[in-house]
Amino acid sequence: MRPEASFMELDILSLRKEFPVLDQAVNGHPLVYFDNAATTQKPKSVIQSLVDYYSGYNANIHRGIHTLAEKATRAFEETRESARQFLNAAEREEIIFVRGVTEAVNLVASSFGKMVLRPGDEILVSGLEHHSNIVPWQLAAEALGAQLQVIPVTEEGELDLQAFEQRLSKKTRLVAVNHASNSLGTINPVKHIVERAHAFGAYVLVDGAQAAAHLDIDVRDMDCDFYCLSGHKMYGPTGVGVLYGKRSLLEKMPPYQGGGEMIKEVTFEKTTFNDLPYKFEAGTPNIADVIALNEAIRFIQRNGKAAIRHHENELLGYATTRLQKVEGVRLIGTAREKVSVQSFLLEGMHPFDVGQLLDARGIAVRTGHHCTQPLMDRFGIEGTVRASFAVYNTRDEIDRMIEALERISSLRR
Ligand code: C6P
Repeated sequence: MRPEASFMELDILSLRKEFPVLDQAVNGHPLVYFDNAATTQKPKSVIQSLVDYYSGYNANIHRGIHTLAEKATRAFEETRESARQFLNAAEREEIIFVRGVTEAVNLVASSFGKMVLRPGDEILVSGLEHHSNIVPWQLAAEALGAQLQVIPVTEEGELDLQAFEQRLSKKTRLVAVNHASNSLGTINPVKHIVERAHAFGAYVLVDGAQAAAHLDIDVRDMDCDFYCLSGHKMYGPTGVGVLYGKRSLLEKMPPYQGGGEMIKEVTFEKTTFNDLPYKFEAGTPNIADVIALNEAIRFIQRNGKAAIRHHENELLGYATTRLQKVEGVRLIGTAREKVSVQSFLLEGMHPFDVGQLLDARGIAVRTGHHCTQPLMDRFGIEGTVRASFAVYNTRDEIDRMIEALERISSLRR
């Protein structure tokens, strides 16, 4: 485990200046962006990195020997090393670039699934999962004759760990859980989950989509078999993400996609596959966005996860306390350990209407099921209003949301 970093409080007002998109009016009001769990805004350094690549050294990588190709290859591979450090993976060969968490889970479900799943095996997912950590497993289960089992969720929005224990058996081949829930913010005890799953001989994939921008991640300490993240939820571009996998497993897994880059030699009779990580990176990758992801990692590291988390925790605590006092508000998701996400309902109003009325005042939240329909079913609701905070958000912005919600609440019959 890496030591808890000491930190300086961040100067949020000057940090906000790094995000050009924040400086605008929406529907006649200064923008309040509280949809960070869907995607965060991007700092200038990330945007500039895309401009620099396309205007300075756009070239395909790993192929050319010319100067631009070498420069692009170097920058691309530097992100791999940064991502390795970010996750504390042991080796750069364990870092696979993908489009995002969705592709990462599909890759593992398809390739690793084929390798380990046998009829009668069980895949254990949690009731807190995003559809992208459910559906690929359902597809794999259906194709390979395995069964899906579910870890139930408590009223507070935590995983029921006793039930988890009861569902583990020698049939459990794989456990797939998120590090943090996108709908409720719950932080899951992933290290404990990995330890218990391994005790039964099961492998574990952790979906880190909602953790990467907020929590320290140490895949070696966690001992998970796979970990995935999406760049766009951690101040980076869309269309790029990382799959970490233990080398010993990745080496044995069959390729996910065939094409250029992932091969050593091709004849019509037989193809031999490239070494890690390229075996899983068929075709020309998303070069520009991988390079820009490095700037997103640098942004997080420059500010420090400890300082980011401290600020976001303050915002979450403040928002929760104030929300509870708005007449008609019901909080959904009150776990003890959370990232900066708060879902709620306003009694008698559809979440969509609340979202639209907030938008009319320049406040961006997400409404709906957040791609977690089974979780919404668990609470007997169709969806929620979700406010999710990032490092650039402020108490003043929360005050504006509360003021708007009080006004909306007073409109109810
Ligand atoms: N959640 C949200 O508003 P992609 O789309 O592949 O980058 O990430 C999918 C995904 C997987 N797991 C979790 C926990 C997620 O939160 C997400 C994306 C967004 O909550 C868009 S639905």
